[in-house]
Amino acid sequence: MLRIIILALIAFTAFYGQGYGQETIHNVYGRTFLSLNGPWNYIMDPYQMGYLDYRQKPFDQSKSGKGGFYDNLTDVDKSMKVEYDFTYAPALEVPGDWNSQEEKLSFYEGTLWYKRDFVISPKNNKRYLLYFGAVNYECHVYLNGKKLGVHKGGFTPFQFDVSGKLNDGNNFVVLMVDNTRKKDEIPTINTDWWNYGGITRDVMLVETPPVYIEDYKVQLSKDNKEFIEGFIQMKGNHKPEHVVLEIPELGIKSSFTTDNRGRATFRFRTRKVDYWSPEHPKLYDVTITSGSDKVHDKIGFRTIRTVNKDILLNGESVFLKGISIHDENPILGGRLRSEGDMRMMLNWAKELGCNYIRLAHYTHNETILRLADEIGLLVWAEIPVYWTISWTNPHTYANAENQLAVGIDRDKNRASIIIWSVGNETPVTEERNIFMGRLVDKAKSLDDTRLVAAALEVEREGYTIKVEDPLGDKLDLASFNEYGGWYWSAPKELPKYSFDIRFNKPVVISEFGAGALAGFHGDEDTVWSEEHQELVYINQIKMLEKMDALRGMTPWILVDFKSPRRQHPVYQNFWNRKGLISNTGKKKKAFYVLQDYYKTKTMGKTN
Ligand code: GCB
Repeated sequence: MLRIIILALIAFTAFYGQGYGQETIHNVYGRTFLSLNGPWNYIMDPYQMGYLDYRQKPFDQSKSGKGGFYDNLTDVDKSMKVEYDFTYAPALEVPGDWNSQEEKLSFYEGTLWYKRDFVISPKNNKRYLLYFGAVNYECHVYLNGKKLGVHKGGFTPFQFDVSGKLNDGNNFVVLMVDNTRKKDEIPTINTDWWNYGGITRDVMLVETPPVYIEDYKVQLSKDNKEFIEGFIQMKGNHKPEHVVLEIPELGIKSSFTTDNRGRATFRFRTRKVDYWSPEHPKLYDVTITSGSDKVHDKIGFRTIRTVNKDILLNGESVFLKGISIHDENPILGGRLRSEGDMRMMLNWAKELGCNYIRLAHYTHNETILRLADEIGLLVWAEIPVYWTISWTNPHTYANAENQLAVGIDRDKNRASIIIWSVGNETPVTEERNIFMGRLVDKAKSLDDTRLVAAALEVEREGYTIKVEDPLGDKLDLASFNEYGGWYWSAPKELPKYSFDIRFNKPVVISEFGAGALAGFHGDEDTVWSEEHQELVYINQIKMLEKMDALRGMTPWILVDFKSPRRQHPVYQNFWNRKGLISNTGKKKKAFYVLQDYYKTKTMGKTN
């Protein structure tokens, strides 16, 4: 039976995996583009009136293709009966989820249409790519009334080549977005975060030469820090192209010729590099040129590996002083929209004394990763393989693998990212082990220069906390969530516990924590009080410090975040209260416990 499942999975992804594969241009912010951010008109469409006829057949699959909202009819002749008009519909800001912008949309899960006009005079000798940073969850894209395609997955970028499809002058894009939760999707129906719908990240119309630099990777060699290696990938033809890589500060100006796949790979000796680290986030200006195309980037160079129970950053043992973060602005209660929002989060992490963050539980915005590079924060990046996924459904696997691959592809040049996580708290079964094991193999095959991890679960026997999930054998870290003092045991009991971990690997605690309503005080036994949360932190640290393999942690979580699962009318009101900072920006007592610990914690030269 198991063999059949494995074979089915392999056979399936061989062809279906292609369908999910989304090629996106690397470093979109380093290109020439027209921003399509700003107000987009919207229509809330719970019955999919704009997509399905009264027999539930999609208009866009009929012969004429007419009848859907994507036709964008407006101010029609008085004899025409048309039941929508974007021009007079209200607008939502893009980027931005719909839930936090309109009271009536705060709990909305369903279909919503967006429309935006733009003007362009497309040039004959250019290519145009319509790029979306992220749209949650399923999205049908139409340009000037014609369908470009469909994308699924709420946190990863995608694009369509629209060269030859643009009008000279007025154009319009229409999106049908559906954030309905479904069992077989990634994530599945049950999560502990708000299912923010809509166009949550930037939309851009990118202009490139017909033959352009699609992708590149520039980094230190995994085995030898004296070498820089990587590739440059051209798109647009398969003839040999001359490409030049420049890193002026290192005296590098190297030329290569691409092969018949449009690819040039390289490896060359470099003069001594000033290594990137949280204390010294050195970034080098990197320029890649080919023909009339030129791309600039800022790239840091560092190495990361584990040896037994140590994590070595640039060869020195490091302790990961971290905190978990959701992609959510606590003040507005919506997805992070601007660089300012993101800086606010990272500055709080810095104030806490962090050198590391866990960007839970899905691919975050490219901008926050660029900021982590600039500010100096190591990063654990993750995909939304969360809790009980449909382990045996090949579509589900293909979708998870695609989200992993697109995330790795987008962020492979970010020095800050040291860990790819393939999931969170997935329950051990044979099917799950196969699914998760394949994701680990995939991550390693796509990027063997970073660590691969997952947030595992623990078991308890008396006062022993056991970590023995077999997936751990394939991972680089012993990482797990444990909620001693909150979901089990009283906070004062914690010092009695000890760990039994079957892996000889660095232990990085991916979560612990407790809820507290900021400003609510009581004694240590009073659940929801700041004092109770404070004691959980004090005693968790005592308990964790007993492990000689402890190399880091990301307690749950930097700030309170919204979750439909959190219903207590007094203490929660749809907020998960495990933040060290409240949704109004107030620091709770436990914040200072962790800050003090991080101030004094040392290990290796990087501290
Ligand atoms: C967990 C999950 C996290 C939840 C947290 C909680 O273990 O990984 O997503 O929000 O617990 O608050 O229960």
